[in-house]
Amino acid sequence: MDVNEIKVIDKTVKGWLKESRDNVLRKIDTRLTVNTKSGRTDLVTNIDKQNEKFLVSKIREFDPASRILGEEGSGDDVTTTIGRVWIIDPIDGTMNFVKQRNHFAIMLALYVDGEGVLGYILDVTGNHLLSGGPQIGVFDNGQPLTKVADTPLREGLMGLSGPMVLHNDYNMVDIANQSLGMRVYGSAGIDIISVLRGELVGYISYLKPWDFGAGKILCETAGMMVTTIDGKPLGMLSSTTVLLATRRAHRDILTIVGQ
Ligand code: 2AM
Ligand code: CA
Ligand code: CA
Ligand code: CA
Repeated sequence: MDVNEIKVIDKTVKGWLKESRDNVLRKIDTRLTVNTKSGRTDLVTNIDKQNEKFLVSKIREFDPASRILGEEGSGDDVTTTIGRVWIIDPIDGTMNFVKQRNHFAIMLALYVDGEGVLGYILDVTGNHLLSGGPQIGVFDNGQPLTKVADTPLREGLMGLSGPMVLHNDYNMVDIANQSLGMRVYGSAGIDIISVLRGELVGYISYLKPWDFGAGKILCETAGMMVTTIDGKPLGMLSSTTVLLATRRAHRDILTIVGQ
């Protein structure tokens, strides 16, 4: 795909996200319909479903030949990475959305033949959009992202998954102790925005493709490392524990994990 084509797609997607944000904000103070999925902490609301349907309809109209991988099931049954695949997380941080009406994100990514082309993470209430990809660079509300310093673990804050710390998975307690402090934000999107802006040196969580699809593109483009917790490449269609960090913090963490 050439750069001009990517720029046209980028402009179009930004329009969808603006509309999508307006739709969510319009309903933010309404009574939500909340259902559980795999357990009491795994939630979905009517807004998650509506927003996914909205984004699916925009993609279908704009790019009917593509396939869509959406968390709430309005997309397609995507089993291969061939061709254009759009990945949607309509509300990332649904628990935050339900309990705080704050600290949640809308995420969208475009992959072509398994390669990341464009990624978007929108902090809805903060009105912060991180966007871009390898051909155009990363933008923070439309401005080129400031280059993030290659900070080691011991000089930075580390974003972690609450349940993984509680179970001390992969020596998570040692990782937290060697950093300047851990933060548990409860939204992969909000954590990844913080890494991109240099507020966290890294983030670790067990994630699904819609949780890391956009973040992988943006962080790699910004010069950061995105791998499994064992330091291996991420598969675009599988769930895994993701380690996303500056180069130095990534190396520090793999040593603690024992890789
Ligand atoms: P979600 O809100 O889109 O489900 C913290 O919960 C982070 O982990 C959120 O980004 C959340 O995304 C993600 N997550 C992935 N799987 C989850 C699960 N089974 N239960 C709760 N959160 C999950
Ligand atoms: Ca979910
Ligand atoms: Ca998510
Ligand atoms: Ca979600």
